[in-house]
Amino acid sequence: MNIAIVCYPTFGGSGVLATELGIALADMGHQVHFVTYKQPVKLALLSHHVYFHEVAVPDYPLFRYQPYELALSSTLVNVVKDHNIEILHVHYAIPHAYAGFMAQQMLLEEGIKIPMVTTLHGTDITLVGNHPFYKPAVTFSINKSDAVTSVSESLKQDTLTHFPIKRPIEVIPNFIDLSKMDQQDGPCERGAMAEPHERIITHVSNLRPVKRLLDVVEIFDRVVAQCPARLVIVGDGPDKAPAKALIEQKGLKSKVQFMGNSDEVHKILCLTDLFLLPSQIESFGLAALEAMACRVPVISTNVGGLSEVNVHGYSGYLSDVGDVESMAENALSILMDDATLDRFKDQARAQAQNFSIDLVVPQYEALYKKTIAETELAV
Ligand code: GMT
Repeated sequence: MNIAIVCYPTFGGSGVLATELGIALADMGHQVHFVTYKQPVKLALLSHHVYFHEVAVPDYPLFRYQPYELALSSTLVNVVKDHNIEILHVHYAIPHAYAGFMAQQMLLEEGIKIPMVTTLHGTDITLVGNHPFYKPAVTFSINKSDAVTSVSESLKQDTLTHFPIKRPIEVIPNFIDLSKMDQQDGPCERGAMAEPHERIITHVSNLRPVKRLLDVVEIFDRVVAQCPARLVIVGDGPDKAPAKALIEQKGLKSKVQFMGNSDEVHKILCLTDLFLLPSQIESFGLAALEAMACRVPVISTNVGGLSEVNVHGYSGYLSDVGDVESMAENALSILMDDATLDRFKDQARAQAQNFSIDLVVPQYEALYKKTIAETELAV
């Protein structure tokens, strides 16, 4: 199949997932065309059957806001025509589903009927999409999609609760390539991050308020009082400064390392003992799945799709949002002795196997084929 994928090219989970999906589909022999404003961070263009088309939005003095949707839909029209694209797959509804629908309409004028699959990722529904500014356009573009998927059962229910959706929503969970996670250039260099007797605790996110980075610090503060440990924070975002201030105030500075945005998350996870994800909202928690794939148990909240990913008492533990006491207690119960930690590490990896790339990517492939066949029948 000739497939066009629209996504955010950044470190966010939806962009990472879309990129991994495109690479996997290309490995299966499909031609995959990424259409976005920058080469996706995890996309190596030297791989076979993968192409990148930049959406350029030239600046113009009249514009206060650059019309990205317009440029995206125009680029999509050209890519579809130039490369005989058979299906569009847009990740994150805003504004991709809307721009995709406009491209479909323009192509229809030229007699080209191209189906569109929209994948809902989370904040496009729960945080941003639900805002009255966007809601009518988000509802419209979901209803106009030829197929809609969500990354968890919880996100599907949230979508149906908050939006008048007339289309069926198929749950296709996020996935992980376990073999990629196993590829290391060498042994995990724990010594670079901690003393031999210290546990390594990691948090990876875009450090926005929804990730509750201050809770990460509060949990670590309680853990380190009873168990020698280091905290590694990967990512960048608005809560970095308040977290640094709290770390300073608690006298934890020498035990916490900020890594910024990193291309080597799996190398950091390789030497990690415990992952913290105390989010306010999380439709799935791809970061937790990545940790589990690297044999790292997860202490998380119980919101959204997290309970579909992290199994309480098995791959880690789940607590209510903001309950840092419970999260610290659970963390300590895993970290206090080697045998328990090893058991949780094995269980985390076993749970991650339920989201293996081999189980999930064929679901997207089957959905594309079905959607293309239905579109052809409708012509
Ligand atoms: O909001 C984010 O954390 C970024 C966002 C994205 O689109 O990159 O993440 C959402 O999609 C991820 C991939 O499907 C999910 O794993 C995250 O749980 C989800 N984030 C939220 O729901 C907050």
